[in-house]
Amino acid sequence: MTKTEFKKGFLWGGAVAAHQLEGAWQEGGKGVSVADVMTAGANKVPREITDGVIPGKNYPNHSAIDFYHHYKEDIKLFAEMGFKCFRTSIAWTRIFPNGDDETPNEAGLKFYDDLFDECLKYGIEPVVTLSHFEMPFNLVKKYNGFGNRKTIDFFVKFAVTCFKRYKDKVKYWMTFNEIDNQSSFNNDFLMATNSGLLLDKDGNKNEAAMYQAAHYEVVASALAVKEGKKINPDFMIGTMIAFTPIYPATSKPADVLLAQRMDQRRNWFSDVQVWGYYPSNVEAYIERKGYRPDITEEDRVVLKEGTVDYVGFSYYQSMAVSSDKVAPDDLADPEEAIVRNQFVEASDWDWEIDPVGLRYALNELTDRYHVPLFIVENGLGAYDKVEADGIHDDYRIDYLRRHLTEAKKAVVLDGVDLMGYTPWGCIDLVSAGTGQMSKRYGFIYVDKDDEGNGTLERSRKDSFYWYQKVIKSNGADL
Ligand code: BGP
Repeated sequence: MTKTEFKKGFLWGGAVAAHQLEGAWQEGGKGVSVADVMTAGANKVPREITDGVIPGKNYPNHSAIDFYHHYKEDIKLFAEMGFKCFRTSIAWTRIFPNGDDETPNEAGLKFYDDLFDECLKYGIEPVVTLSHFEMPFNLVKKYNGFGNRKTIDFFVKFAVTCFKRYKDKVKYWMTFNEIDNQSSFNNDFLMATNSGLLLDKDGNKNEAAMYQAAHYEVVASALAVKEGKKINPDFMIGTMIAFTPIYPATSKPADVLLAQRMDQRRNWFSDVQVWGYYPSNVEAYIERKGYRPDITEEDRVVLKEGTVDYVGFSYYQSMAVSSDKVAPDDLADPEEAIVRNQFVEASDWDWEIDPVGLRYALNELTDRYHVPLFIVENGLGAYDKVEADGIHDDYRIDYLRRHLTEAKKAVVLDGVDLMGYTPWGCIDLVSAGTGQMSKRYGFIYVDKDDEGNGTLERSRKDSFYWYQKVIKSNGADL
């Protein structure tokens, strides 16, 4: 029988992260997270990471879209669209406000009990990311985040607490959001959000520090997987990476080699998490550079024992690299080789739009890992205009339709095992990269601007009805 559509039980839904929509940053005993000390930036202006919360600064995550108090209304709208699942994160600081607390915070645990119950009421499966850019700021300050082996224990304790509490409500988990993003080790934002390393601390300003922190993170992830399976063997626990296909700018052999080298430098995190060991190219690279990360034999055993069940990934864009910028063996920072790809368009934020790259990604990840895949983020950040008769976001529909068309080809023509699709920011929320509200992804509009003004009223965009139809037809009607 020829397959014509997505599989039965396909997890259609949407994705968010606690810090980008919940607000209520000090309610219910919540502690300060690294996201809570990030100011609003702007297009191409990075967010500032302040040393604690400074009164008078604009910290958009503090109130966000106040999902903490609006979640019933919002989940009702997701149910109206036909969601089968809803991906969110558990804010680490609601459960362990300081990260190193003895006991968890009951009010925080209760909030997610209520939230998951509300989802399940409508038959919506919660899909949960444990750590989505929300490390307790106390762990960052006191322990240098994942720069310290102790943070492994803090994370595992948090994970186990969540697994035990929600074992009958949540089946799908991911340990760290976009764990591979820290390969951009000169980027303040990505280092702080991924591993809690602040680049203004001298010891953190280098690639060696990134490899060390990333190692502790993959160990923490593996330990969490191991413990999770003991708590509920039916759990599906995945990794989550920001997968970006790397294209050579031309067919010049040096460009092709550079693209491959760059892929190795960016995408090894999931190799370790799926295979249970480091790829030889990473071992060789670390050796050649003279880095001496603390990797014990015991760690290597843990990595083998705690491999993930699936690969969740975000897909927004592809990248082209040119050896005119840097020779393959001289590549110091993966960011430095990137050039503009003349064959694709770009968004208002200069993110290259490449639907075919999604089919490529699905095939590449399948060939590399032979595990089910889950597209847990995809979408177009755009400025929306509210008109008298609604929000006509045909550009968003067009983006999603083109990507889903390619995903469908990967499933139907190429045999990729795809579990589900949760477009990013299914309801408008604070952009992670810019801290702005005006970079919107949602099917549901939220009345709030970059200065924090607005009624918070929710309204359905045209894409809401389009996605409802897509889900209803299980992707047959795009
Ligand atoms: C991913 C993150 C999300 C998210 C998304 C869009 O990297 O996992 O948290 O926000 O990108 O990015 P931005 O919000 O910067 O547009």
